[in-house]
Amino acid sequence: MATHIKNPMPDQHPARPDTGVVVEEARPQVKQPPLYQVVLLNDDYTPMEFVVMVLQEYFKRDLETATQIMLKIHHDGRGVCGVYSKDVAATKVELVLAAARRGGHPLQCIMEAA
Ligand code: TYC
Repeated sequence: MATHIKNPMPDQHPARPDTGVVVEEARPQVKQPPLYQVVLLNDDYTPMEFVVMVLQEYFKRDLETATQIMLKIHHDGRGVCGVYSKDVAATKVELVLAAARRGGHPLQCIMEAA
């Protein structure tokens, strides 16, 4: 009976003859989105209390951490407030600058690739 004849190429579908072409699964082309650090710069006029408030309000730091970061900026000239996606970092810079200008302070806030 024909059903007893062994298929010599069991992996080959009868409707898809072997072309010799090997198809490999593409590796997923995914990358982590780039991160940006938001940096505050020192100046001689912005009150320390205002900088601590900014770090608490916009960067969700507790009072002790905010004070440490503020003092670091005061001594070193700059300090990282937090690391975020591009959009979030840009929004924080805008909000901090708007708050500083409303308060009449020259505080500078920038973002840079982390
Ligand atoms: N240097 C300021 C002062 O002595 C305090 C200050 C800290 C200002 C951090 C800006 O990003 C800053 N009043």
